[in-house]
Amino acid sequence: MAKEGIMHQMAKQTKQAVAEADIVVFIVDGRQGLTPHDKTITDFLRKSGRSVMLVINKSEGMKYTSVAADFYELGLGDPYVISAAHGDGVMDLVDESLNLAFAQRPSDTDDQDTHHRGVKIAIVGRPNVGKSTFVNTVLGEDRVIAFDMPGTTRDSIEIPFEREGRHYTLIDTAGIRRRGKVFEAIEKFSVVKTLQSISEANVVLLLLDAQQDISEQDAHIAGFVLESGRALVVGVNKWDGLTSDKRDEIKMDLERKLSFLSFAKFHFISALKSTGIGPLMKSIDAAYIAAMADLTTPKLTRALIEAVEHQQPRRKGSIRPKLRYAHQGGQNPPIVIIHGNALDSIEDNYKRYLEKHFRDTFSLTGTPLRIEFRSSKNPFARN
Ligand SMILES: Nc1nc2c(ncn2[C@@H]2O[C@H](COP(=O)(O)OP(=O)(O)OP(=O)(O)O)[C@@H](O)[C@H]2O)c(=O)[nH]1
Ligand SMILES: [Mg+2]
Repeated sequence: MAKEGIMHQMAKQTKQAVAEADIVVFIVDGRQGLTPHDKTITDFLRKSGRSVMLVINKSEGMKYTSVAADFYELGLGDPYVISAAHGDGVMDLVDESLNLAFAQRPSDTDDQDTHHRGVKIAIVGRPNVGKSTFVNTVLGEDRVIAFDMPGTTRDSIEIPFEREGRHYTLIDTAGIRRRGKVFEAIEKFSVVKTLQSISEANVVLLLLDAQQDISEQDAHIAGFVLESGRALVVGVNKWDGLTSDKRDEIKMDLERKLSFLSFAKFHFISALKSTGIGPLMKSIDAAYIAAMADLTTPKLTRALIEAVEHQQPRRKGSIRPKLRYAHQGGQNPPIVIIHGNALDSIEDNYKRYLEKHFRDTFSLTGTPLRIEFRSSKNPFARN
């Protein structure tokens, strides 16, 4: 087995997956027949003490007895014969493996809950910025593959964990490349999975690479996050080994290129050297709390009245919009719904003014905030 490099890392991950599994589905190639490699893997699986289901794939159009005969030698019992490409036998296999897994578990009552508990954090960014390294550093073990090659992570992986008594689920995702460059089907799949992870998360951690230029692509990904409405923390990674001039330059660059993320906290970290992680996790907690804030109608209305007293919306012709009261329409992101009359004539900069006022009043750092207007249907309101 390879001693270093990505093959070695993959083998390590496989061993770990086996160690953590309830059932191992061991797939062999029915066209190729039994190979020495299959025997080596069987020895390894036997030592692991896991329940193993032997599955012979690529067996479309073949007789059970003739395909299976070869593999009895492995001593893993009756093999399941399937064709993954054609779908033959696959659903039965899944059912069977689940039955076996549940039969083995004495109590799995709140397993589902445990799995979904806590703050869901999606770690996103360009390929190779250090997302998987970050996950491993936070967990304190090599749980996912980190490697100096863009495109190492191909699919989102969710890992529940606990830190200082709090529950989280970290979601390592595939790096997102420039849109025009996503040609291969597998890359499209990866991007779709990453976008899905963003929408399922509570907080997104956007990682940037301080040892590369802040690019359009970073801004593009940030745009996705903003659209999704999820809370956001930015980690400027690979902060190790940079001169102070270079650091100043990057900070200026960030202000110029990512000014639209001013609602979020920025942290300068090294996932590799494990610096800056604690404060960043605190900002994630804070962003989550802000995103889930309960804003009562009296408090929101008071803040609204304050804002209007300080600065009125502009008239449009003879009409002046009238803002009456506000209530909360949602969380993660917080949505403030403002009721009144002629609210469609409110200008964008007044909307931004209101947003800032609510943000300051309720300390909503780290989360987007949405404001919606509902005008009363009263036909006399405009007179
Ligand atoms: N100097 C330095 N290198 C880092 C740091 N974090 C990660 N790296 C290196 O960057 C390379 C890529 O790391 P990964 O964690 O695999 O990056 P990724 O974002 O998961 O990449 P994809 O899965 O391809 O999207 C590896 O060689 C890491 O060792 C850091 O803080 N400092
Ligand atoms: Mg990765």
